[in-house]
Order: sequence, then structure tokens, then C-alpha cells
Amino acid sequence: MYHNHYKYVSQIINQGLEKAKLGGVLIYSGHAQNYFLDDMPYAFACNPHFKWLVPITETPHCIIHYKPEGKPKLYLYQPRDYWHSLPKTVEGQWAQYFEIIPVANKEEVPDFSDLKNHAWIGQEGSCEYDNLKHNPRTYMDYVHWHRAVKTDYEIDNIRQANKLALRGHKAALRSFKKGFSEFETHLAYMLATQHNEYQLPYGNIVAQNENGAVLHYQHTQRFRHKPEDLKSFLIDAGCQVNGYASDITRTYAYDESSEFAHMIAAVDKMQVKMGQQAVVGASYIDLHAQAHLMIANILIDFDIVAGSAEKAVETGLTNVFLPHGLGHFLGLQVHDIGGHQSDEEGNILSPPELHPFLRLTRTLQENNVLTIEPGIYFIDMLLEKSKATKQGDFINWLRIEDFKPYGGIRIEDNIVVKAESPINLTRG
Ligand SMILES: [Mn+2]
Repeated sequence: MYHNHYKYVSQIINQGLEKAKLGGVLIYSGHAQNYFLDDMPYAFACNPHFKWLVPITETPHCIIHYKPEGKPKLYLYQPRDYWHSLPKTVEGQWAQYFEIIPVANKEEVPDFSDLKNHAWIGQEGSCEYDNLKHNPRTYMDYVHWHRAVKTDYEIDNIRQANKLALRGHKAALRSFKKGFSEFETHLAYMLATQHNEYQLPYGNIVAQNENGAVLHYQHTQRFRHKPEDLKSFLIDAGCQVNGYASDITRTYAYDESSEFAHMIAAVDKMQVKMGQQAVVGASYIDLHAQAHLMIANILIDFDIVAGSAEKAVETGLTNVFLPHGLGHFLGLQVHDIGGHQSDEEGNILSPPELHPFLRLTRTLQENNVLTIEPGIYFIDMLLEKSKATKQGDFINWLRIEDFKPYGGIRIEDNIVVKAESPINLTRG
């Protein structure tokens, strides 16, 4: 599979270079930055342009020198010191497409200051050469637009990342059912997926009860609720395989016969339906609007909102309960780049005014990979704000009190866009 992947990637890079009138490009894996006044670094995160080509994701100071003609050179950083352990061998199908040159220190990296007409792709402040164009827009926009179409190799990696994450989700559910704390449940996930914290594509969201209403909840409480106080569990957690992420959310009710459990089932059902609509040619903005209409109907069914579903969407009433976008691109980054681009020239299609947090506004293409993650939350801040306006008249406040202790619901799957039947990488 890597063979076809390389073919696609090199074609895109070649065309990107041509558009930007460049003869070649240096792609830097990156390096970790230190904390302020400290010699301790933040976790290293690999440049996505680098791991698009080379699935070495945990090694800083590597450089790919790519030119349209000939084998690209990979300067693989392998310092001879006794501080760190680094990969001493490289394996995998990908390796045959590169001339691999181990470098032990900076002096062994060639001097690039004579290179003509080259770009440097890497983090802020990483380019030490005046002769190189640092992250040139034309090249970046072109590549970012086309990176949204995934090869079979990429889809397979995201599928493996789903499989692994689901193992963690299962372990986490068992932990919740036993009444364990958020922190214990987080650890159960880590053990089941064999991930270290820095290897996660994003910080796990492990939330019980009203914490489920905090969209990016990060605290993982250490205490266990009494069984009679335990109500709900929301987990948003992924994994990484060869630098590709999964991003999965599930919500559970402790009492499986509760009304909240029925509401989860309703959101789950509409989530599956939405996933089936991620077909070639669909506008993601339209899908987002459709999801809001379906969420409005659920809110009406559960006697939380009054009036028509259309009105609830138009007036922004559903935004009180679903204040984030339906989803985003997924791949080398959790929120993969290019979601707001309207073409390969880098023009931008902004999200609608009423939905500023929508991360994806594109018309879908075959083999785009994205998330579908609708939800319903009971967020104090937003509820109070709407109570102070006319909007509040359409909310059944007694029902809000019933549901508030449960926090919220989010269901999130990873979907591959196809002409007729999109592939759900998370279910089945
Ligand atoms: Mn997501």
C-alpha cells in the first residue's frame, strides 16, 4: 500500500513545487521546545509534512531532501550519546523509497546554504538558511488542499488507530461500570491501548456526570462517585498508528433504563444516519445544518424545546445545546488541515456566521476522512445566556433540571467519504 501512497504524495509534491516555481524542498521533522527558563522540553510533535512521507514520528532533527527527480534523501538523526535511545534500524516498505543517511550531529548534516530555489517546511524558527523559502504559501496551500484526499495506506492506518482506540474504549466502559473514578478510567484506557500520554493524538476527555458538559474537559477527577450518584460517562479518546489519528467519542448512562439512556440512543441513531450522508459532492456545511435540524427534533421529542425544529435552528436555539461543529477532517492531525479551503490556491470558505466553530466547510471528495460528532449538552453558561433572552421562552426549564446532572452527549465516528456508501471506520 505504501507504494501507491508514495506515488500519490510525490505527485502532489511535484505539482506543488511546480506551482511555487521551486526545484526542491527540505522537510524537517521538528524538535521539542523547552519550557520557559527551563531545560525540560514540551512533548515532541512531528511535522505532518514529514510523517506524510516517512512514518518515523518520534525522532526530532531529521530532514528529507526531496527533488522531483531521483530518490529523496532522508537525513536520519541518530546521535551517538548516552542520554537517549533512538531507532538504530529502519524497517518497512517505505524505506526503499529513500536514500537513508544517518547523522549523529549537526556537523554531519550537509550545508544547505548553496541550495538554489528550495523551500524549507518546518516549525517557526527552525529554518537557519536565508536562501530557503520558509513554508511558502503557494506550496503549502496546494499540498494542504490535496492532503485531504487519503490514500489506501492512510485509510488503513486510521482504521488501525480506530481498532486500537476501541480496545481502550471497551476497557474504559468496564471501568465506568465498576464505578471507578475518571482517573482510573483514563488509566484503563492507556493500559488497553499501550499508549503513553505524549503518543495520544489529543488529551483524553474522560468525564462523569455534569463534567460531560465541558467540551474539552481535562481534569480527570481522582475520586469515585457513590454508585447512587453516578449518572453518565462521556469519553472522547483516540490513538495514533504511524502518525495517523483516530478520534472517537461515546456516551453512556449508568442506569441503562434512564431517560438519558434513551436520549443517547436517539443521538446515536441520528449520528449513524449523518455518517451515511458523507458522500462525494455533499457540502459539509449542509450536513452540519441537517444535523442541527435532527438535534432540534430530539430536543422537541424529549420535551426540552418548544416550537418547530426549523425555527429552533434558524433562531440559534439548537446552538445552546450543540455549540460546536458537526466534525472535522482527520488524518496526520486530529483536526487535519485544509478544512476551510475552497480550492488548491488557498482561498477560504468561512463557516456560516451562526456556526463559527465549524472546522470543515468543504464539498466532500472521495476518500476524504472526517469525523461526524453531533451532541447535546446542558451547559450552564449557554443556558443562562439564553434564559435572559426571548430564546429562553422556548426552553422547558424543568426538563433542563432533569438532564443537567448528566452533563451531555457526544457520539463521534471516523468516516471515509465514498460516492454512495461511506465507510464507517469506527463501527462494525
Ligand atoms: Mn473530534
